Amino acid sequence: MAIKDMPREELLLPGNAACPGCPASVALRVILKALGENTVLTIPACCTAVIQSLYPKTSFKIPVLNMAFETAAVSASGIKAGLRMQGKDDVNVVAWAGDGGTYDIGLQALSGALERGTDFIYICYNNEMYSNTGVQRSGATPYGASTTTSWSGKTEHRKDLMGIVRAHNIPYAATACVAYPEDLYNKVKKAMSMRGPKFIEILAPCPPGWHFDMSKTIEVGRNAVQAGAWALYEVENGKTTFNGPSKAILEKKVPLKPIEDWIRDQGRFKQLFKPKRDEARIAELQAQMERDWDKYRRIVAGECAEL
Ligand SMILES: Cc1ncc(C[n+]2csc(CCOP(=O)(O)OP(=O)(O)O)c2C)c(N)n1
Ligand code: SF4
Ligand SMILES: [Mg+2]
Repeated sequence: MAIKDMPREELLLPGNAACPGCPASVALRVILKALGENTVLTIPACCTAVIQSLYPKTSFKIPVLNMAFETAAVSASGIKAGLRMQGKDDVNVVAWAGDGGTYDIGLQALSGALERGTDFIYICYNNEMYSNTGVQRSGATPYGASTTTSWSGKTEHRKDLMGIVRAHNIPYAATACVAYPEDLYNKVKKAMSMRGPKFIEILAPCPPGWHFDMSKTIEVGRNAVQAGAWALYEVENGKTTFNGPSKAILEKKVPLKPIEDWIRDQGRFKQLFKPKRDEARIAELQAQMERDWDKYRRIVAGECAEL
């Protein structure tokens, strides 16, 4: 679906509390165009809990539940059960949570809902940190990135969340990025067409947390995908397909770029370049990216069941 053909109606209203250039609001606009009004969102503590504005006003034109940090998936299960009892099985139930609420504190609730087969869509907007509370590290923060709890750069690599999700054998799991709205829209539409648990993770470059100019959110997201630092793919009933620029990288039609192309313009990585270039840590980031792509190729080739 081309952007010009997407529904014109906005279900996330302007004048909300998002920062300028906020990736969460960009992604929400797109996903709500795909989902339409027949949707209930459940949102745990995260930036979007603020974006939805202060009571009694709201920036959403659909019902939204503001839930506790760890409860995105379990609240979705409850909403779905309640709607089913009312004969409203056609309502889209969507959990929308940050990476902290997904990779970390909400992980067991997510696992439970996936295992129970809850018929819902879980969407994680991944800005790779706990941004709402002042940019602390999360399980999604990349190696070498600075946060307020990893000042000199995180010393661990990010968690393989898609691998964990995939291990639940759900009908549909996909990655996306705010810089590719058509791809995101199509993935939400595909998720809506299936029954059972569906999971979508969106890379969401955050200007204040990653330290880049607010006008560059889309550019930074595009750089992530084109450099190979973030892969676009979907896992449909166990079959993995790569999309957009990631397909060309997977098939080696386009080479992986130096990781520097991705990290150079983000202040959160400046300690890798100043006061002097940290060759070891830049090389480790590059090596991890190459390990990820080796794994993707083995998965697609059917040699490895894990993602
Ligand atoms: C049990 C609990 N612990 C801590 C908090 C404080 N808290 C609210 S939002 C948040 C960070 C959320 O991070 P993430 O899920 O990545 O969303 P983002 O803020 O990045 O949008 C934290 C730690 C809380 N609300 N509840
Ligand atoms: S901190 Fe980042 S994710 Fe949160 S509202 Fe601002 S731009 Fe959006
Ligand atoms: Mg976050």
